[in-house]
Amino acid sequence: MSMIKACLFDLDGVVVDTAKYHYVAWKELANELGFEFTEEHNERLKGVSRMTSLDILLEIGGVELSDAEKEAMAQKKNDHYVSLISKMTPDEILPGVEAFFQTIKEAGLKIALGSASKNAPTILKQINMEHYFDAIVDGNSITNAKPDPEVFLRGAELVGVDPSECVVFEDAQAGVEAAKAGGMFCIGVGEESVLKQADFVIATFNEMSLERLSF
Ligand code: B16
Ligand code: MG
Repeated sequence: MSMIKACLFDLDGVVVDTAKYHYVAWKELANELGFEFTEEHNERLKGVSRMTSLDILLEIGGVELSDAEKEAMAQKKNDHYVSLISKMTPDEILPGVEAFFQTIKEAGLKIALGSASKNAPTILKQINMEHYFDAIVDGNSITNAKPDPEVFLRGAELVGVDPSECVVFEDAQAGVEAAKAGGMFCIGVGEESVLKQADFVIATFNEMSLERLSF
């Protein structure tokens, strides 16, 4: 019998692939600043907060900016990014995700979001998945970024479930670390070679079932 009473989901890379839109927007900014930004570079931004992402990008380009200029650049990138995600549709929900949400909902498990993104509400609205969530914790409501466990601990608290009875789904190494630091089970979504600290790793939610939540 599973002890799991709540599932906490990261957003980008788990429920949808918004990394491709972040990439387009960051790349345009880099090009304006006069340097190239590749998909390989973009990997370093996954799961990382907006301002830390900008710092990494500027380090790649060897560009130094004042705090005010950085604010302006982050705003510009975000305006572009928001225009891109505002066109998202439910077709972009990753394989097997919605079926798994229905399964756990029917089984009476609580569902929470634990994302670094300040745009999480817009994305959930676009893909029409807000109604599944009992709690939403995102970049607007946390002070400590992953790998700090705050985002997941807050989610567990909001749904009234002990961390030891929660499972976190994460695609980024920092997110897996956050889940483990919070004393939760963690299922990695992606590659085993990258998500070494996860309890186990799935490639897609087509591999998930209620049975696999029995630890
Ligand atoms: P925003 P997640 C993260 O989402 C993304 O993976 C990361 O690339 C992004 O920089 C971060 O959100 C902040 O996003 O600029 O929209 O606030 O994986 O934690 O769901
Ligand atoms: Mg992610």
